[in-house]
Amino acid sequence: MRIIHNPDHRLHTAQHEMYRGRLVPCHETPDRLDHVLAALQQRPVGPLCTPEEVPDAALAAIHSPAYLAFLAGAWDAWVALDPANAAFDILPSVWPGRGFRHDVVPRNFAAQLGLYAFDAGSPMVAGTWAAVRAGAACAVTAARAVTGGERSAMALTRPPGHHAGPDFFGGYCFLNNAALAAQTLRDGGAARVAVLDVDYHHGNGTQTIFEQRADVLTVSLHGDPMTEYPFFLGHADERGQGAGQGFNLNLPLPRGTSADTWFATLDHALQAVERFRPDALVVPLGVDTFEGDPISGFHLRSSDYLRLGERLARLGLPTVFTMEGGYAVADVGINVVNVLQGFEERTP
Ligand code: OKP
Ligand code: ZN
Repeated sequence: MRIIHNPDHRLHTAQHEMYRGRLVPCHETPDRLDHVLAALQQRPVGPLCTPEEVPDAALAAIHSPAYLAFLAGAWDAWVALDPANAAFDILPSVWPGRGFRHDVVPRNFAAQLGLYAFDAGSPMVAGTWAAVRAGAACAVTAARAVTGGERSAMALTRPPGHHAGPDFFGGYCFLNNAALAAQTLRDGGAARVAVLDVDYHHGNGTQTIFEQRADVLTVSLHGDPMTEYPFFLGHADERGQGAGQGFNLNLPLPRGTSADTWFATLDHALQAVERFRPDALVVPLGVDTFEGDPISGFHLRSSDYLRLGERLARLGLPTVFTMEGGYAVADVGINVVNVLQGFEERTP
């Protein structure tokens, strides 16, 4: 398996996220990726590469031009609001709730932030745009490798991507790496692409990006949004819209779900993928389903990730993994590399 890692991920190092009325240290930290790289040194599952140059235009296949321009200019606009802002992370504090207009982009940057953000837990810093652009390049490079004949590749990057939509950020995500990989596979000749999201949290951004399309099946296995983040999408009755009707599948599970129940539900997800007869697979891989994860509520153990990799490999599809969540930092490397090793061991 080819591993494309993001050499610029550390440029996105933020201080705080807003949580229950206070600013708390970020869960999504650079050492998450360092632990995966360290685990890969112990157990190399394939060549480690850096991303190819990807033009900003490639991002426009998934994200709106106005949103991309907003992200690119965010830091300068933040500091232009007040030079003292340079010492603080960018976080929104006002949103256009129900009754407000979403079709006018205010000139005020604090207002623009609220228009494009859906939470106050996803800080941006001076290096965020450079880091997430390089992360997107990892996703596109990984998908190109698979289009070029590699059986599998992983975009090993942070911050994650699956909560980011066509024109919104949140859940630590700014550019949707899994969607960029899926689109790159489509452009490379795969007529049908399945996305199987195994992160603890519903992949709302990916669902929204593809919900009107029949050429990309989105399947997500996640904590029930009635109690779990991102709360406002991810229910079982969301089956896709218009031409995409029937091409989204959500499998919500209660907080506290055991590994046995999780794997039984994964079997349903795998069957849905097989029925779709895709030409390629994208797996947004979060290991926040781990029993020790500080912000999640499933009970997978480290050995279960070997099993997960085996199950995914059994589909026999060209596969791109993207790195998503996992916040039990010291175990993130073991758990991610277990998935990749399980996948490799099942690959003929
Ligand atoms: C991103 B990914 C915890 C609040 C939860 C958002 C979680 C985003 C998860 N104090 N904040 O899907 O792993
Ligand atoms: Zn997650």
